[in-house]
Amino acid sequence: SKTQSPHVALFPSSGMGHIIPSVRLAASLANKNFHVTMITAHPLVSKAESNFLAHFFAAFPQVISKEFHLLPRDPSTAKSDETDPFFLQIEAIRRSATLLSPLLSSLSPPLSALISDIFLSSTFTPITADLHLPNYILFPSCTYMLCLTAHFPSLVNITEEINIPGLSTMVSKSWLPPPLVIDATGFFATQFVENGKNMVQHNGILMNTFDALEPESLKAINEGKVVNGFPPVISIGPLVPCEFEKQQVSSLAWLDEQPDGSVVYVCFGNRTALSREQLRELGVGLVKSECRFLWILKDKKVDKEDVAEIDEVLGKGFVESVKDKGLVIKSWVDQDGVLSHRAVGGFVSHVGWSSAVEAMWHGVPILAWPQIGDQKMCAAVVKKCGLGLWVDSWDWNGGELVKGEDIGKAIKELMGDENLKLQVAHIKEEARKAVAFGGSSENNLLKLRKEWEL
Ligand code: BUP
Repeated sequence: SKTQSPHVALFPSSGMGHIIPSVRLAASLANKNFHVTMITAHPLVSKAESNFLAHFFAAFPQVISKEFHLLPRDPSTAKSDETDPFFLQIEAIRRSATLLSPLLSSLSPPLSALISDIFLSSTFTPITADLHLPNYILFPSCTYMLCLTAHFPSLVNITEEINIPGLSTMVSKSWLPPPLVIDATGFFATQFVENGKNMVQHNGILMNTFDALEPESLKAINEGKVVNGFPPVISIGPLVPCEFEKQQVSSLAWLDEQPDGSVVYVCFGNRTALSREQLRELGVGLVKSECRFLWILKDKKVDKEDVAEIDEVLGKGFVESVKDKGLVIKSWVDQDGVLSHRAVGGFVSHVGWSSAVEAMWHGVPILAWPQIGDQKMCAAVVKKCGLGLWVDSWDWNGGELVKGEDIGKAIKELMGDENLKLQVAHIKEEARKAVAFGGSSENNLLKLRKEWEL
């Protein structure tokens, strides 16, 4: 019989670090003539999420959009300790999971696979098993973090150094997502363990990485050294930014005026706000670095609530005093546009994995300043692969203040490190090879297509 294009549904959880890779994968599958359905939980948490998705659906009318309407919380039974709005959204998806089965069965042509999120793993596998539907995870972090997630449930207690079978780099206790250490019975930790155990129930784990970047972790997990019988881990990255993400914004016009490689770009992602005290130290650091800078300022976790004026956040006079050297903005930027700009020579980043991969794609060295979650694991990878620097004594968000003086020194080092520039240029080349014709990631996607066509 004539083979039909596979139909794949994607269902990411909340946060731009989850939605963006999922959308980029959806776009790439749609461009390869797959039938694609994108399921999103409503109401969404942030403005950035709604804007991004609206632009995506406008640019890809062939992608079917399905809104998954969350059931209201029942205050009489709700007993969560969780307050983070992005995690509360995951809890809401979990509580509404019974709505998923009818939605998935109603899609036409029938689905070949569901690609969901690690945070939804244990919620969705019983549903896909019932429907006999192949179920994949798009894991939005590095393979090193995947190995930790897979190994963690088997740990009896957390030691100062954790040895993941098959890997040569020990995981320091201080690199673990803090809620795992602080509260082993809380929402985050219990979900982390449950989802980690449940990963073996999937047909495969898709990674926004490429073989040349994390060879050791990919080999160890795919040879069953980390967890016996683990599903195939399939590198399909870098998931490349799409045309529709491009913005014409004033920040880019400002960059046009700056010399080549002179600007350090500072951004900690869409859901991490530094304390005001830490933000002001960062301001001091940027001045001390003597570099030009483009700083995306975030004062609140959720963008809708981030209404304070820049002067109120950084202190009156700061912006005026740096106006010849720096631009501070308090809105979403087209990060790909910034990182691809010839004026940008370095990136001070929280090293959310998408940001790290985007920096590789454009060959921009990173000063890793992990803030929350998996970010120290990503920082370890960034440092190991030669993409950037990491001062691993700097504390998590909310911990000990990092002083302006130290920040200034680290940025100076980043912008002056010639060796780093060479290494990063090499990683960029490898990243581009991986997704080009005949590249490892491109071949992996073609193989998946064959499986899904059967
Ligand atoms: Br802020 C910001 N423009 O202004 P990560 C972010 N991004 O394009 P994490 C912009 O958001 P979260 C902005 O390019 C990346 O693709 C950025 O994902 C984009 O961070 C994404 O780096 C952020 O994986 O997500 O911490 O996982 O942003 O939700 O904190």
